[in-house]
Amino acid sequence: MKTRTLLMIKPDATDRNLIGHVVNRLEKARFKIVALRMLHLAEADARRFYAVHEGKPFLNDLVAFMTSGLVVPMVLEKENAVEDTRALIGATNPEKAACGTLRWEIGLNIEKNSVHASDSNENAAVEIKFFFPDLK
Ligand code: FUP
Repeated sequence: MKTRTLLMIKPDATDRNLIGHVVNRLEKARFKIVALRMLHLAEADARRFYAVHEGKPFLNDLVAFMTSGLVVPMVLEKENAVEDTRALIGATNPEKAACGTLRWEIGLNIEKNSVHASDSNENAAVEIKFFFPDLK
């Protein structure tokens, strides 16, 4: 069965003109992009998006980074969309990400790691609603 997930290109990647590169890798991996936007996150929205990290020492820096430039959230559809997207992006820290993964390839460090992807079907549903409330 096809499922959906949310992937977001982060400001470090949009800033380095890597939107097309990420989209190309996703399309070549046979994900269908069913919705896509480009926007500048407001601080309150970035805090809401990362609410699960409330209280973590890195949250303020993460919010500052995520509001520092443009982000490109998109909804991807595929069999096993969540698992396959996580496999394609690699570990949170680019230094630990497997060879060939997106974060290994273009991530700068654990904060500026170029892409976000939902880590469960439950979170995917919440994150898709966050950016695309009207998507059917
Ligand atoms: P991931 O699901 O791989 O994006 O990783 P997490 O949910 O653990 O972390 C969410 C975001 O917090 C990461 F994309 C980057 C940031 N982060 C830091 O900046 N420092 C840390 O030590 C851990 C995470």
